[in-house]
Amino acid sequence: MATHLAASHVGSCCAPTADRSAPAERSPEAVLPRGARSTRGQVRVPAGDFWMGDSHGDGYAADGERPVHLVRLSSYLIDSRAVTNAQFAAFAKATGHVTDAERDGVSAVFHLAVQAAPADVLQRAAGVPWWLAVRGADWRHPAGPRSSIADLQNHPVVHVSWRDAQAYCTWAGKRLPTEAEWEHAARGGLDRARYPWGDDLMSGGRWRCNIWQGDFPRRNTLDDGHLTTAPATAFQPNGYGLHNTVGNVWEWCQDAFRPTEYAERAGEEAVVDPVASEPTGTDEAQVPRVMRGGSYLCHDSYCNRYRVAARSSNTAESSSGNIGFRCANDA
Ligand SMILES: [Ca+2]
Ligand SMILES: [Ca+2]
Ligand SMILES: [Cu+2]
Repeated sequence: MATHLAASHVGSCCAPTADRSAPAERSPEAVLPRGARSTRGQVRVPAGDFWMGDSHGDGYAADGERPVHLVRLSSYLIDSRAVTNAQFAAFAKATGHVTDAERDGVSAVFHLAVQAAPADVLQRAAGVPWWLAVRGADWRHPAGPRSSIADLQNHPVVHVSWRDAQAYCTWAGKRLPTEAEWEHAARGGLDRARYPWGDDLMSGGRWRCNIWQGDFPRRNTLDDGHLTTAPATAFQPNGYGLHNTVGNVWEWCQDAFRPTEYAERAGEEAVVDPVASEPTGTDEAQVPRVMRGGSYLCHDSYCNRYRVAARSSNTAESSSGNIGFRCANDA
């Protein structure tokens, strides 16, 4: 059990990076036949231009949310909600897919959520001590071996790596959204807004998303009703019909992550259907992949990455109790 966890981003509640000891022997694309194209549960996002990035100066410079730049996207389809435990269970049953967390036998669980024998709590993550490496934590046991998904069928699946998400997409006849597609869809047609519903975090004293309230990381007042995941369709959808783009769980995107990505796009013209170039010479398991949207752990005092422009990343083999995904498709 040599998995080591470390902070993925400085000053981050986001999610720890796993350094997995298990060899990356798996090639999902080689094993899984591609499923017939499916658009079930997807909404169409119209072609158009949008301003991508942080127009408010709220972000961390190191994340590369700026410069704001004009992006032109073709029409595409995207899931209205994150992939749920019920959906992932159907995939696992049909394919026998074993996730990175299951193979390694360890994944990261938020300390207040752990349901495991003390002997199964292996270590605290370096720099982010609220993340615990828990033996037996995986998508079927999101809080550890003493937990289950029996009552979480409509919650987003978690403890899935980018590689697991790719395998699911292959089977489902879908694909991951590009980072630009994710942000455009999450904006729901609003121009340069901070959140999918506008610029103000709350409206009428009500929470619009599942993040952290209280004293991070020790005391959560549960003002929004959820310590960890909420059902994938909790909270009102945005203008395109997408639920929980910000908050709830981080969502994997297709792109490799580079903080300089936007700076390199800067220019006079709109950037058309951008996707980051694939790095060369890096073990595929170690390639940093974009995650968007923030999770139930994000909090204004510590990590405000629940904004629609916020960017984060983790390596393709990493998993934790607050990372999931939704799928997209060409129109
Ligand atoms: Ca919450
Ligand atoms: Ca989300
Ligand atoms: Cu965060």
